Amino acid sequence: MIKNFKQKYSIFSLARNSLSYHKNWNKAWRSPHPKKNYDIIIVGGGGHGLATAYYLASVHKLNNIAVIEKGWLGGGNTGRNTTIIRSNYLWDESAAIYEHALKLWESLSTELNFNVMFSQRGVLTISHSEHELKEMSRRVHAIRLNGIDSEILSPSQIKEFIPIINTNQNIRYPVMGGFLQKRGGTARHDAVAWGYARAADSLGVDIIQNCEVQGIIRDQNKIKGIITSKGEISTKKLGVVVAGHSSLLAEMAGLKLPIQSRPLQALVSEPIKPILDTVIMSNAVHMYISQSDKGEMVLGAGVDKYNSYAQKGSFPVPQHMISAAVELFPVLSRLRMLRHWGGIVDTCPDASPIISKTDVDGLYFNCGWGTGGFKATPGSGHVFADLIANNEPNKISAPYSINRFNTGFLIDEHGAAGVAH
Ligand code: FAD
Ligand code: PYC
Repeated sequence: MIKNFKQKYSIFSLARNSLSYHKNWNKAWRSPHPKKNYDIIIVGGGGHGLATAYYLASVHKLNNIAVIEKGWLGGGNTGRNTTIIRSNYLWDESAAIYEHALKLWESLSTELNFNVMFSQRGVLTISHSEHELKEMSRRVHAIRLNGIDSEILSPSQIKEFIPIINTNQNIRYPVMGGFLQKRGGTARHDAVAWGYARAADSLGVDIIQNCEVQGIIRDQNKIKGIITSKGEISTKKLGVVVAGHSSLLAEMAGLKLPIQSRPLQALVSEPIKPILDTVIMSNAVHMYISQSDKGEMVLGAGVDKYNSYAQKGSFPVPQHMISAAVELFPVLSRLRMLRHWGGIVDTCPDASPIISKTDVDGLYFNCGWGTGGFKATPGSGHVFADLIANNEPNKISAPYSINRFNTGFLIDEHGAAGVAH
């Protein structure tokens, strides 16, 4: 009865709102003016920052939290990435965090009551040389020892799985095998930002867009607050999650991070009928491809090899990637590309992230996810919230302390990054 009433009500509400041009449509989140003080401020309204705020409120029951975003939600790398999700990394520390994230992805739409369109369509990484294949099989054993699904496919199994791939061995990049994580896949990136934003807002988090952090105020060795384009705000705990801009924010606090910022490019084609129901990555040629639910082919390339804060890259990078893609998938040869863009990725020397306290009391950084942080969004937010709430890392985040660059306990994931750094 109630269900019927609700259904009826929502049908009428849809009609009413469409006729009034959505004038009275409920906003998914509020747009409050910043208060003078918050217990916790998160800088960065990408997926990681919004997830952090959500878990601070939902898991740790904390309130008086703000997320400060200089542009619009998801306008950074969250809305610019190619949405590949997987947990098939080499080292135990990586397996722990990426698998933690993957498990959270598996129930995220229910948790947020928002369809993030998580699709476990599988991620296949292909090899083009004997050496790569051997390295892959070592990797698959390590991944499986961590209880994560992974399997090697032969060229004929790959052809059966992906009929449009060219497995002719006389081409420049012959397909010699590959490894598949069936539980990997994709999600709708904007929906992830929106879902976390709506859920965080409903728990009282203030989400403040178009508000740039321009300075960080310290009192000796303690955080006091921030200077923003909307005025000064005080806080004792500041979590910085700004992806491509981490070094700039660190500089505002008088810190230096071991990070390089480089452009990473991607392209999307006109929509076509379904031809590809999995994700394919080639680390050797820096080409990866999937098909969105709208039908667009989503393609990405390797990083541009220079540092830059421009959200665009150079032409030779996608040109090289497209020539490999057309050789591997001849069916794409007459496909028209619709959009092309770049994001800035912050990369650490070991291609693993930093989730850490700093030498300044109350200042925390979550950064350095490089080309691969989208997949980690729920897990990253979850453990970063834990770190901020308890002022101590948990078992999963502890290895990602910034201190590892002093102790030498690096987590070298260049081989798993999927994209050359
Ligand atoms: P962002 O979404 O960038 O959020 C940071 C926010 O901080 C931004 O919105 C920015 O505006 C804000 N900000 C910056 N400075 C300030 C300031 N001074 N004041 C206030 N706000 C500020 N990862 C994968 O796992 N799979 C992929 O397939 C994949 N593909 C990628 C493809 C491309 C082309 C790119 C660029 C990246 C890709 N990544 C991928 C990486 C992934 O996008 C990022 O690691 C991840 O999205 C980072 O999320 P975030 O929330 O930390 O950053
Ligand atoms: O991390 O899997 C990844 C990835 C693929 C493309 C860009 N990043």
